[in-house]
Amino acid sequence: MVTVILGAQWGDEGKGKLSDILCQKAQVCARAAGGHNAGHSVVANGVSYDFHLLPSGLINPNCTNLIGSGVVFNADAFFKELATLEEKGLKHVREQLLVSDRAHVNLELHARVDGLEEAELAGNKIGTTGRGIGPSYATKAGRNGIRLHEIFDQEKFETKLRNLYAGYKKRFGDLLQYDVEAEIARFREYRKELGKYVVDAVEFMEDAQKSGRDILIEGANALMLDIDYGTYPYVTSSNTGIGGVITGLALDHRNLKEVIGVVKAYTTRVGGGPFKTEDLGPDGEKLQQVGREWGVSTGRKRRCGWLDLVVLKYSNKVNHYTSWNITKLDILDTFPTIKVAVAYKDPATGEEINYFPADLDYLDTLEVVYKELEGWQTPTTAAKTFADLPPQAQAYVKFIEEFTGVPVKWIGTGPARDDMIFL
Ligand code: 2SA
Ligand code: GDP
Ligand code: MG
Repeated sequence: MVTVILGAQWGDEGKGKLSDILCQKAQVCARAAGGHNAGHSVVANGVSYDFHLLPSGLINPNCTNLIGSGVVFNADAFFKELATLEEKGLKHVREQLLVSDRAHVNLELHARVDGLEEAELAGNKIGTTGRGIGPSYATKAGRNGIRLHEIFDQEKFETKLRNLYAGYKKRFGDLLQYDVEAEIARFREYRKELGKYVVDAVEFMEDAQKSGRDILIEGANALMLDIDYGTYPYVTSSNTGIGGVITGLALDHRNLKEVIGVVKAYTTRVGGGPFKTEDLGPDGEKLQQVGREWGVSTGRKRRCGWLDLVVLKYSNKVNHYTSWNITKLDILDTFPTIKVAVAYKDPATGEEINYFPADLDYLDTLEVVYKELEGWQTPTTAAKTFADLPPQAQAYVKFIEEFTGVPVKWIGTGPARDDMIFL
């Protein structure tokens, strides 16, 4: 059976922590989309691990980890991340990891182009991670990308890479500073090492499902960054929702058991784009500091604000969650009052807007309707059951549940594995 973990907001909800918990029982942990732009911090047995391209299931020595066909694969990040995990004491990671031969290769060339495309946007930057994620998916969609199985044919790989480079050179001229020979030389080394990881992931997933293995899918990024349903163009370039999971792993939809939406008890966003409940005052500053809201991959400060239930309802209409994992409830422990967005309002007509509009210019004109809830002003990290939570914290959780119509099954009250209430 398959359990899926998806980010319900703009990312960094704490998906990695839930993945780590659920992977302790899973036999397979897979990534379906995105690349080394993702950043999942996991605190297990007192050690803090950062995952970018690799799945968090690597912490469990009995779990096989798959980088699926929908992922864009950076070989340099792959080997560096493996080495870092080994240094932290995970000795068997190289035996626990497989990569789809259909995954597209993310190159240094893509990262350079990412930087140039951002520069062209001047004041309207997306605020990408600079990892070349957008250009990788663009070459994939443009049908001139390089798939992982192709790197094993050196001549073919070189020809395709040189063609890709020539195309970008035409567009950017001397602005494009990139050493194609160095990339070719790096791949001569990667080629020797990568062979043992690369598999036909369609066959692997078919076998895993047919033999009834417990499969966990670790979502990367989040629904509001989805290329189709996020705040376009301020999105990443993959399908980060349930659709991307099915496509990226050739999953049998009949095996889906749970689709868990991970929701931070407030909201954060890295990069540009709309964020209706962003708080630029002392409350936002406090959420950023207390919540330690810095990017795991780039170290960028995350923008912070209150929980937006219009976003959550919208996110659920796309991903159809079976339950929520509310995370970082403890970060709200010291707030006397907690605000939640329950609707938007069109000041031109006075109309209440209960959906998330596609048109960002229109969204920009809307006001936010907040409900204020009483804070609990008590530490929650020690709570082990729902009943242990202060009544105001219980009311906060219940409010989210009732408003969205999705049951809350997990509540995070601290970064460690044990700081999780299961309902
Ligand atoms: P990209 O690089 O093309 O995917 O960027 C496009 C937008 O997607 C956002 N994005 C992210 N948002 C939150 N967390 C991400 N992962 C890292 C983390 C981010 C970091 O876990 O902290 O370290 O900065 C992530 N990856 C992509 C990005 O900010 C753009 O808005
Ligand atoms: P992801 O991208 O969704 O996996 O999330 P990140 O790892 O980027 O960011 C979440 C951060 O919050 C990490 O540093 C986690 O260790 C931390 N975290 C997760 N759940 C909780 C929680 O319930 N409380 C606290 N205080 N921290 C948490
Ligand atoms: Mg993250």
